[in-house]
Amino acid sequence: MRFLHTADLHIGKRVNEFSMLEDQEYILRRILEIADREQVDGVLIAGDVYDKQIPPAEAVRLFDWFLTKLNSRGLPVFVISGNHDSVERLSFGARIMGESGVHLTQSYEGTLSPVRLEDEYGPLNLWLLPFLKPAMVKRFFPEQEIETYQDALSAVIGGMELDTSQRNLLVAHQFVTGTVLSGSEEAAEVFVGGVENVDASVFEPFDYVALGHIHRAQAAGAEHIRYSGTPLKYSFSEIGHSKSVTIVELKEKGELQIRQEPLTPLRQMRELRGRYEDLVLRKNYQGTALEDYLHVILTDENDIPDVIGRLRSIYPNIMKIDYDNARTRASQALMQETAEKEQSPMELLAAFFLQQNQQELSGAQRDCARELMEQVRKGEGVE
Ligand SMILES: [Mn+2]
Repeated sequence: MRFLHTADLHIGKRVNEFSMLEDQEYILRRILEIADREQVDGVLIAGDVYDKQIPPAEAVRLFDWFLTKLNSRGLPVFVISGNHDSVERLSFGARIMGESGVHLTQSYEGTLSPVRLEDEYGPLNLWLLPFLKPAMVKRFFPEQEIETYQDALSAVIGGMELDTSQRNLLVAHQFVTGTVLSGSEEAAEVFVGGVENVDASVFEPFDYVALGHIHRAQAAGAEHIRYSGTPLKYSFSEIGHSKSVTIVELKEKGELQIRQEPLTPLRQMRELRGRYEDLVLRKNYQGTALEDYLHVILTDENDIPDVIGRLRSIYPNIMKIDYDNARTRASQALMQETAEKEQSPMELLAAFFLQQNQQELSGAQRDCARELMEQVRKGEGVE
């Protein structure tokens, strides 16, 4: 059985104030073409369908269109919620739609049952796991200690009635330890959080795990545990990525074929670097992809008035402008120096206080702060 695996559509997302809706519709059309060409038996969407819990109307309309297109081809779709989605809203009508082959995850209520599929190699159990946090899982496992994401996932997967003599495919939206972050804002959040990690070993019993959450396509700990990545670039930190969907074929138990099919967007996201007078020279820009989403880095020494307005008359989709010159390099060096200088909590507080109040901490304030810090350090409660 052959599946197309994608994730993190983030429909309705705005990037640097630009709506991505037209780009998203374009890329969903490319995905439909790939589904047709590859003659897949189903489509897996591993969470973050929308960018927001309450998505804008036009985002809902676009996803409705996509589901309808897949359904009209007789293609079953398997959709789970990500951390950006509201599982309740996404699963509206799930039981009714499931009968038409649109399988939407529902919020976790202590048990899971798979969608049972069948091909010439026998049964294939397809499990849909909504994005899970420890707090969503805890009450169903009163005997177990569930503090971390790892605990939560282990409990939930441990509680599934898996027949490992059959083929099992899981769709999930979690952060697996050891994956390469994209550097996008979302990934940065994940990184700072740290506690969200789950070890790939919890997914061991499955023949394939279709993951969402990390925007860069990659295997996570084992070849059969994979992130498809986003179909589009959503941050300048992703300009080096190439985007794709993953095609996975499960034959006999243990026999797996995985491939990535590249996706080309309507507009690329790229950096453009140079002096203003060169960037506005017709012979330099003529015939280039002027509609691309650009991060322009100007190397001029002096600021150019209304530069974004002037450049946008040639490059309409400039998202961001920065200068790289002697001045910006000097201020960057200074910032780095400050960041590198190690400061004590008292020094940090004094600097913050000065910044907020335009006056230095008094002796009495210092004493009070010192005492509080000492209490905190000793682990005494502060009231
Ligand atoms: Mn996510």
